[in-house]
Amino acid sequence: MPDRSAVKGVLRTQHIETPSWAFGNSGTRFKVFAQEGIPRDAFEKIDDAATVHRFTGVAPSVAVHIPWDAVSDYAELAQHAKNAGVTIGAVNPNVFQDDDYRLGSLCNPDPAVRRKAVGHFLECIDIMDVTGSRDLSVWLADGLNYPGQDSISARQERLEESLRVVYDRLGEQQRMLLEYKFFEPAFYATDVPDWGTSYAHCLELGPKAQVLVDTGHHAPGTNIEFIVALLRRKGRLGGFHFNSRFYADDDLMVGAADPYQLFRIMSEIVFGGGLDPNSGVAFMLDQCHNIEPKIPALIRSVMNVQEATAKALLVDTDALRTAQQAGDVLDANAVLVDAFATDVRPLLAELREDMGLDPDPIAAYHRSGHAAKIRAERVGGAAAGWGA
Ligand code: PSV
Ligand code: MN
Ligand code: MN
Repeated sequence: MPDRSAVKGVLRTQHIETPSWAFGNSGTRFKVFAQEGIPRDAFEKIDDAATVHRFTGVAPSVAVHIPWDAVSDYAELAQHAKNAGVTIGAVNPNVFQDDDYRLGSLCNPDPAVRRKAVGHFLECIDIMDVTGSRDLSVWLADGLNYPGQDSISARQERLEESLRVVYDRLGEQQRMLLEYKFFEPAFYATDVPDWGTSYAHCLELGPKAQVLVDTGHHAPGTNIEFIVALLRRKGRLGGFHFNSRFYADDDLMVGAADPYQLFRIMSEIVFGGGLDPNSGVAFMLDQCHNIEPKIPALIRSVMNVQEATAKALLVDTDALRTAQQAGDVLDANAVLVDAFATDVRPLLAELREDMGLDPDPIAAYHRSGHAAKIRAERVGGAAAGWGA
């Protein structure tokens, strides 16, 4: 059985990045429900990310989305983050909310639009230089609504050319994480719909291009842990956007819909050495909290990832290997199920106490009075960027 203190040691080093956009008001195309105490700008979003880190101890960075988090001075934003106890993580360019992008961004048939989109990516790399961010998270809304609307292969060629320009601008320590999504907003064909397309582009580009797996971006029944194991083996798993889905890109709290799936994903990460801080696997949340309060939802989400990770670390790999080699299907499966069925909450409470934190971060947050404080201080919070 894995050693308890070794498991705690690994859990201490796992970092889970929060997304700035999860702190803003969000909703569906039907309604954005405004909440009180919502951050009014990028600085206050960073403050909220720092609050999540203060209560969990394992969320020391926050991803930004440009231009949702645009500021006049990124050095100031980075310094603000540092003062608050966090760093700025992945930079997410936005090439999906401008009229020019009606027919796509990097794949658009119009070279002028492609140049504009590439220019935005390059600006984002300039921002990374200033903030010290390692990862450029690339998600494209590019695609087709109707067969025949454009040439699928010409669009792949444009994509390849555009990504090449962006890739070549990356610094030594910087990476491009290429996210895929099987549908939406395009309904017939998406230009980066799956891990295979992303992987093919990453291989073409070079080692600094890695695949980003957003858990919400798969068709029902997709075996995500298989994709994770494969990409990890090939050294191309750049990281995750964690969230939960019931139907489509629901962006619900990670681990809420299917904690067993999250455990299976984290098990493949553990088996593949992906928890090693040098593995390059980034654990990021990408969620929208439409009806629940943002900060407690993010604290809960961080805890859900930790719980799945703790269970994955508790898998008795010796017993698993023995059962696998003996061809004992039931025993092998039971080893995994036993780890999943373990209540890891006492272990995590102990870990938090070791780290000088409250063992129950949600209760501690509620007791802290922080929610009332931001409700009183902040009036007119910003929308997350979606459907506002
Ligand atoms: C798209 O659905 C996505 O998952 C991409 O990561 C975007 O950058 C993010 O959502 C924005 O919310
Ligand atoms: Mn995502
Ligand atoms: Mn998404």
